[in-house]
Amino acid sequence: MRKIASVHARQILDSRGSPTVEVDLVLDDRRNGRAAVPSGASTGSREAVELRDGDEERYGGKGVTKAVANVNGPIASRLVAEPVEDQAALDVLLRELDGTEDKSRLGANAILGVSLAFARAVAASEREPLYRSLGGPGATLLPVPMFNVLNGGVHADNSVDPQEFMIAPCGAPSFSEALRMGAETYGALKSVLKRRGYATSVGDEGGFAPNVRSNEEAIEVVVEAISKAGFRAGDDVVIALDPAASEFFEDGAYVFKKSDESRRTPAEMVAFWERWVDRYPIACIEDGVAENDDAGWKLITQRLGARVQLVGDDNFVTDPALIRAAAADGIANAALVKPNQIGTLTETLAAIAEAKKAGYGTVISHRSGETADDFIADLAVATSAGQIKTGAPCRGERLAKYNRLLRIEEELGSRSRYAGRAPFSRGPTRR
Ligand code: 2PG
Ligand code: MG
Repeated sequence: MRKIASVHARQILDSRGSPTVEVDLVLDDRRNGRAAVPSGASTGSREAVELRDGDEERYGGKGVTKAVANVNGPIASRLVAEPVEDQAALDVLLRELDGTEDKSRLGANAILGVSLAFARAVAASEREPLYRSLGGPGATLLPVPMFNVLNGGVHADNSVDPQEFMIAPCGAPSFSEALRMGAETYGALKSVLKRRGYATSVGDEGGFAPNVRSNEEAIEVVVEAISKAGFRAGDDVVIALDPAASEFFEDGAYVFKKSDESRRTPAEMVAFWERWVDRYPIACIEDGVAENDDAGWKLITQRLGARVQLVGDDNFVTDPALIRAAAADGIANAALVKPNQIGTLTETLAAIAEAKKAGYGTVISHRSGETADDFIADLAVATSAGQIKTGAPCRGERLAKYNRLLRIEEELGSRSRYAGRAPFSRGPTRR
């Protein structure tokens, strides 16, 4: 049994300067845990509800003082009153206290902050690092990082439609070497862009946000940067895309509004990605079609599922039931995992377990609005997820996670393993 001595939330700011919830939770042995909640821009429609104040006079309506008050009021009074068995019991209690399916009464941001702060306090109480407290002694697998080196979509004010162009150094011998390869490729990309006369300012996730002439040019500069940095594209380093297609799906058609206004039917959209997979060293596509385009999802899985990892984000929203149903339907072959999409740690772990049961890959993910909180780094190791995406090797809130993984790798020493090519071993991506 764990007794909670106090729970206190406050409003802090995230990497976009928008308010978010931070929670401090203290156990009665005085061990404490702190957690801050991230926030998405390209959100799935079935995500748990982030409670915002809606007061246009303050932070343009984005304040979270109501969510903070829900932690400091009803949640705190309930939690200090009664001991809880463990994380699962705490999360059940939080869900019951909220009473809604989508956590809209107390706010998923309020609930998740408490859920994660409790996990940290328990780890402190056990005097274990978080990844081991959550994952046990077998938690030794370091994930392949997917660095979002070129930002588009709703994460950047540029001419690029696909939201994320990521590089995954799966051929590295270790996480720290993967980080070096990612950073060197990122540096090479900067010089490629400069030479072509483009700006090297960055988007929400730290990737460059150039006004390139076409979406093709965006992927071409990334491929060029990989070889310029001295790595073999498709072997040492593979490309992962998150087009976030729900953002440009309108009335049954995919419209590249930011570049050339071109329109595609779902079948044409799938054919478009297939051509890119034929032409470029792409090993992974997330949300290549929209969350509510079930037929498109089935088609892309049939056409590309044997060759590349297909990750469900907006359509899965880290919901174990949605992942189970999709697996039964032959949709995707991997799941993105964002704790704030579902709202508790227990349900996040259940989503990961559900994906693994279906033989799906798992990618632990940040949100485009982040804080310096590095919980997801430990979560990736705790669950042997094998993959993490948390932005470019740039911007403090992104590096917080990558640097935490460096420390975990160092701490594990010779026991640490690197996930390497295994997550991308679906088919020939070598060029
Ligand atoms: C995504 C995420 C994170 P957002 O679509 O995968 O990269 O973006 O947090 O804006 O939903
Ligand atoms: Mg996504």
